[in-house]
Amino acid sequence: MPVSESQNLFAALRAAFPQDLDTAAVETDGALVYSWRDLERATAMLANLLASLGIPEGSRIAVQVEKSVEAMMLYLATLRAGYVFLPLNTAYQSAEIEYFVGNAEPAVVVCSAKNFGWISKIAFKAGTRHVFTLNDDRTGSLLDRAAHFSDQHKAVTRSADDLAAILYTSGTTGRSKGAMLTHGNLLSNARVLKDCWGWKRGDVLIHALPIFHVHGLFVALHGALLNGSKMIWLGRFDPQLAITKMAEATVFMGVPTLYVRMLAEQSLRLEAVRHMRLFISGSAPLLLETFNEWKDRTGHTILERYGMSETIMLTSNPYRAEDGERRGGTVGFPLPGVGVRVRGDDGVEAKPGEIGNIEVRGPNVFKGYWRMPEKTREEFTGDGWFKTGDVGKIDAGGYVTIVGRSKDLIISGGYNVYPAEIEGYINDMPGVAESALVGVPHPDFGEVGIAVVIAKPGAKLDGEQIVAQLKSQLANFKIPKRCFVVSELPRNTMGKVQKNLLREEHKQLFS
Ligand code: MLC
Ligand code: AMP
Repeated sequence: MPVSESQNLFAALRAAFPQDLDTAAVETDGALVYSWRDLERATAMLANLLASLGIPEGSRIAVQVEKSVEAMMLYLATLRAGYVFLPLNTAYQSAEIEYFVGNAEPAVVVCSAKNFGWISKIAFKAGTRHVFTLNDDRTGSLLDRAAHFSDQHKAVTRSADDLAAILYTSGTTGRSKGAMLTHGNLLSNARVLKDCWGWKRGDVLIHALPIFHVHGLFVALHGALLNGSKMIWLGRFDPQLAITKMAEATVFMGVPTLYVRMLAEQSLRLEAVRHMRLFISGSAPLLLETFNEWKDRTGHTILERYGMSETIMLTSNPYRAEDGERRGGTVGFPLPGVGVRVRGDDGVEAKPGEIGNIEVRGPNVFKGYWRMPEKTREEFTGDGWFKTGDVGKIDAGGYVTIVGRSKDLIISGGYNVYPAEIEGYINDMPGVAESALVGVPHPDFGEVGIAVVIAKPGAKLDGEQIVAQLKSQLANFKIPKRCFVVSELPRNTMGKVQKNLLREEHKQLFS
């Protein structure tokens, strides 16, 4: 099959590069400018390096590095060479990395030089033969090695069904599951979003999110690349800098916390956003308060959309006024080609406005969980719809609203925290009889986890010590912001902990 017929996502993104490859593709907050030719050449060199390793088709390339343009190029090179990209949050610590690497068995692991000691040990133990380093200052063995390779590379032919990436998402019970996304999933979704959000010539994206989750890696990056649009690249989110850069940009994407933080800046005024075309929010619920305040301060109506790792984007508020208003508190309409339905626990489809479980299908829905056929089966209905674990409703006009989650999950600043995982760590501590982690409202992160713990008879526990111990074991965003030691947990008649009562009791904690 010639490359033009290939469904390789990289080839499709490459085809959208502007004619003049010497124009700027990425400008960083460190004043570096990368041209489209730089992206073309560097991804070729990296793809040639990967291909030279003699690793089998379908090999996973696991990457835990700080955000950098080179890290983005490594993602593109992995697609180009036909391998499977496995991004890992930089906050993950050794037990978390050990699990992901053990489960995914990557052929290549790329990490920051500062972590090489412990990560290479984990990788070699899991059978990985190649461990490279990549730092956010353009150094590391990966780039040193790639420098010896040709800057010409023909993208490997891939079919729509071939794997492009695995994204780990934690489960409500048991271990994390690797959601397998194909070239077809990613490309079809990117094309739909390009049209829905009216990407046009001259658009410039402020890329402010991490590149190890769906939002920053796929939605933002593919959006800009598929439109041949320049990106203003922020290594880490700085609200003041983001506002300053709006004078040169047109599109911004963020989780609600980013909007809350920008609203706290005096400089966020009408003049600051005059050049902007579109503000998009997602990954967590955008409070109506934030939506309204943003409109008052900037004159812009944030477009909220909804998605997840297993499905990429599912719904979006309308971009064009003729398609309807952008309604705060809702996540808009199903994207073209995406089926969204709401059903009760009894499987009966909900009437307009009735609350139930959200189920979805479409070309964007993932292929299944990596090496977990049982779990995959459990998460799909008999007639092939994916159970999102979100609870919501669709009104008579077709707007989807998320009202809660049937999965026990906390979304904190756009990161997912699974209570079962944290409770497991707390319960393993000496003297702990039982624990419960619940999410409570937080002005900055939207929601944060707090722990409520019961000691074993005779044991003395200290909440601060529990938190300190968790800090040495888990990614920082998973750490409960408070830990209370109590004598009993509220239970229902079946003996199940009533987390809703704990949430109610502590809901004012951070107000
Ligand atoms: C940081 N901290 C958090 C946190 N981020 N706590 C809870 N939740 C979070 N999200 C804590 C750290 O543990 C630390 O605590 C302190 O805050 C400072 O850490 P930091 O790393 O300096 O924080 P900061 O840089 O300010 O990060 C905040 C943030 C970041 C909002 C910029 O969390 C972020 O980039 N969030 C975006 C996540 C994202 O991209 N989600 C998309 C998922 S895709 P201490 O105690 O150690 O000081 C998805 C699908 C979809 O959901 O629909 O898009
Ligand atoms: P993840 O598994 O990290 O991809 O997170 C996906 C989850 O984020 C979804 O199942 C939703 O619960 C939540 N989510 C994403 N976008 C929104 C949104 N706009 N509003 C509410 N929840 C959202």
